[in-house]
Amino acid sequence: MATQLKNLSDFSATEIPDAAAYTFGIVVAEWNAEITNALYEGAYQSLVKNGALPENIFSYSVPGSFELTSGAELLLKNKPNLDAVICLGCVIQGETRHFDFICDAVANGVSNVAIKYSKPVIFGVLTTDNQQQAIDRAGGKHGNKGDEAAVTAIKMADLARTLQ
Ligand code: DLZ
Repeated sequence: MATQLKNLSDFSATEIPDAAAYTFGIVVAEWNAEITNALYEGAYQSLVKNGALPENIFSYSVPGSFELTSGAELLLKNKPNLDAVICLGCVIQGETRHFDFICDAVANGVSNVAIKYSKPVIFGVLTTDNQQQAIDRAGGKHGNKGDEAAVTAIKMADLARTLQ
């Protein structure tokens, strides 16, 4: 259970709660599939390592990161028992302005879905200048941001349950 902070000194990086009681959705984009598959592996393994039951993890793919918003929306609409949804994608800067439009749309979209359903919807989207930066963050030298997204989902699911 999340702890209410009463004094400044109460704050410290919190432990990861046990995820056994929570149900998760994962939406993963197919664009840059080598990267997003690694993010997905990282997120899934992290949920299970922290106690989530495989039968309580519902994973779906969508074509690109732009579709993560509607994927998360469809999941929360059709599976109201989910405690949190993790959105995973990778947008790599190209020669056109596609990058900016997709990044803006998915960041705003994910926030809006979270607010609409009053549920944690986690932004696990890499927005990088090049492929190497993405590799570095999908199990490379900067860790796996899918793993971090899963830990965020567990902490937020726990907070939501505590405040119910
Ligand atoms: C079209 C497009 C481009 C150019 N780049 C990416 C990308 O780097 N990462 C990603 O996840 N998706 C990309 N897409 C696809 C869009 O997200 C979306 O699927 C299409 O615009 C259709 O709505």
